[in-house]
Amino acid sequence: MDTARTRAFNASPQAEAPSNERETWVLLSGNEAIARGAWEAGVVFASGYPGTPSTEILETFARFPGIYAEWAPNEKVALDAAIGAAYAGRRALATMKHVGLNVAADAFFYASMTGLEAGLVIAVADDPGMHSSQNEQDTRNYAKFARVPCLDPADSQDARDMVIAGLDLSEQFDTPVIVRPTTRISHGFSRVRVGMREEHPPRVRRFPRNPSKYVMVPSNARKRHPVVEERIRRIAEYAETFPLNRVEMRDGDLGIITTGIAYQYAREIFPHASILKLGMVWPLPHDLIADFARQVKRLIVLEELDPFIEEHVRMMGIPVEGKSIFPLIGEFNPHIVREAAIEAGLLPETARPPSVPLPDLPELPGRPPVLCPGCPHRGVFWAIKKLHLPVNGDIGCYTLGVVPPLNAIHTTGCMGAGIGVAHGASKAGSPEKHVAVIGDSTFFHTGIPALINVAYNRSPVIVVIMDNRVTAMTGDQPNPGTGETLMGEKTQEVDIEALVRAIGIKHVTTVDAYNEPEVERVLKAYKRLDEPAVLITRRPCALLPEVRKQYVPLKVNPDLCDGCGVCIQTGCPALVRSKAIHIPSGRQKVEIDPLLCTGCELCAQVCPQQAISFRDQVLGDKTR
Ligand SMILES: Cc1ncc(C[n+]2csc(CCOP(=O)(O)OP(=O)(O)O)c2C)c(N)n1
Repeated sequence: MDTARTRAFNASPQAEAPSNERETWVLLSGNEAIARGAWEAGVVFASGYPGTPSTEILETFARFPGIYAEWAPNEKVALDAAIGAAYAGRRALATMKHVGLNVAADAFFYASMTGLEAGLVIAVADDPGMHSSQNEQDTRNYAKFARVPCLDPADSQDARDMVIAGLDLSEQFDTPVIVRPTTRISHGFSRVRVGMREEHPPRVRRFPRNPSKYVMVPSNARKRHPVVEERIRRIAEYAETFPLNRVEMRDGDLGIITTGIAYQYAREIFPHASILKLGMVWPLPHDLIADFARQVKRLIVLEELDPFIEEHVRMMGIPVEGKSIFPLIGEFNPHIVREAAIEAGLLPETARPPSVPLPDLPELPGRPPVLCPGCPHRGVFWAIKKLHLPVNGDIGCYTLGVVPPLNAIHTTGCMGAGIGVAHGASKAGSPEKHVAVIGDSTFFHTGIPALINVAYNRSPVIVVIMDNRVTAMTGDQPNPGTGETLMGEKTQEVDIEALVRAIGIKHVTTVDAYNEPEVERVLKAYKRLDEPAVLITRRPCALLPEVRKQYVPLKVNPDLCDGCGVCIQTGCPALVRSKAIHIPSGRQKVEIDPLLCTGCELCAQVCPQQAISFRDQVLGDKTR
C-alpha cells in the first residue's frame, strides 16, 4: 500500500558525498548505507522498482558517480536486467520491497540455478508491522526456498558492510545474494564507517557463451540442480566463520540467538545475556549454533516475523524457545520485547522502567489517511460511484478511494490485480458490469498483461487508468509515462492511449481528471456498452512542484451556501464546516481552508447551489 511517502527520507548529503579520505564516519539511513556499500564495492548497474521501505536505496545510488541506475516498470524486469549485467561480468544491484520479490520470483529462482559471472545483490526490504504493505511476509523463506544466502543487517553499518560482503560472497560461490533490511533498518539512521570505491573490472571479456550454465532447458537444469544443492552446503560451511556472524559471551544463564533489528532490542532489554548475532540468516551455521547452545542454560531466539531460526534450531535437536514468548505478528519494539520477557519469567517485574508522568496534553484528533486536497483521483471516484457498480481496485494513492466518505472500492489485493479480478468476475457471470481502477505506474507494472486478457478474451469491463503522470504513492518517482529517467534524462514517454488501442480496445477516451462532468458522461456511456472500454483520466499529481505553483484557493459564498454538505461528501480535507448556520435549514455552512485548497474545482462542480467560486472567478476577484 505504501502510504508512507518517501520524501521525508530524502538521501542525506553525506550518503552521496564520496570522500577523499580512505575512511570516514557519516550518519546514514540503512537504505543510504546499502547504496553506499554497493557504490564502494564497484557496482556499476542497478535497477529496481519503488516500494516502501526500499525506495531510497536506488534514489541514493543514482546520485553516485560512475554508475548507471534505473527504475524498471516492475521488479521482475529490474531483476532480469540486474542478472543480465551480472552475466556480462559487471557487479549489479536490484532493489525492491518484500512483495516485489513475489513479482520477481521467477527471475530470482532461475538466477539461483544459473549463478552469474559477477556479483549480484538483491536488496529486499521487509515491512514487519505492515506500515505500508498488504502483508508482512518474511523474505528469509524465499532465501531458503531458492537456496540463496540471505544477510540481515542490524544497523546502517551492517547494511553497508553486508552489501560489500554479499557481492564478494556472490562471486565466491556463484550465487545471487539477498540483503534484507526491515523498515526500522531501512529508515533508521546510525553512524557508518565508509570507505572509497573499489573499481572491479569486468570479470568476463565478452558475454558468456555457456549454454549448459545459462540456458535452463530441462536437460541443463537437471545438471545444475545438484550444483546448487552442493553450493548451499558449502556456503553453510562458510557461514561457520562468516565474520558478520558474531558471538558475544556474557552471562551463561541466558543465551539469545538474534538477527536484524531484534539484535538491538536484545542488547537493550537483556544487557547481561550472551548473544549469537547472526548476520547470515540463510544458510545457518550449525556448529556455531550448537556451540553457543552448549554454553548457556536457557536458549531463546529473538526474531521478528516467522520462527525461521527457531524452527531450524529445534530441528537440530536443541531445546529452544522463541515464538512461545515473543509475538509472531507485527513489528517488535523494546516495550513489546520487555513485556513478553517479563510475562515468560525471563525478567523480573522490576525490569519495567519507572513510568514517567506525562504532562497533561490535549488529545490529538485522529488523522486517518485521505486523498490529498486537489488529488485528481477524487473527482474520478465521485463519478464512478454514480454508476453503482462493483469496483475492483489496485495499489497506489487511489486505493484511498476505499475510505469514507467515498467508499468507492470493493477489492484490492496486490499491484495489477484489479483488472484481472474484474475480468474473472465478469466472465464468471457476475450480474453487474465491473469497473477496474488502476494508476499509471501500476498499469505499466502489471496492468498491461491483464488488459490484454480483457481485450483478447473480450470481457465488457470498464477500465479506468488514473494517470497522474507519476508514481505518487512512493514519493513521485518517474515511470514510463513520465518522460524522464531516474538519472534525470529526457526520454520517450509511453503513449498510454496508443498502447491501449494497439492491444485491441476499441473504446478509449482520455479526459481531464478535473473535469468531473465529462468523466461522468463517458462512464455512463461506457456502462451501456457490451465491450471492453478504457477511460484514461489524466491530470498531474497535485503535489508535483510545477503544480504547486498553480494553486488558486477557492472561496465559498456564504450567502449562497445552504450547508447541504454535498461538497463535504467528496472527502476533500480543505472543506470544513463553518460556525455560521444557514437559516432556515439549521445546517452549518461550509468554508474552504485557503492553506489546503489547491483550486481543483471539484467542490465547485458538485455544489448544487453554485456557492463555490471557480478559479477564474477567484482570479477575476483579485484583479478587480
Ligand atoms: C509488488 C509491489 N511493488 C511495489 C509496491 C509499492 N507501490 C505501491 S503502489 C505503487 C505505485 C503507485 O503508483 P500509481 O499506480 O501511478 O498510482 P499513484 O500512487 O500515483 O496514484 C507502488 C510502487 C507494491 N505495493 N507492490
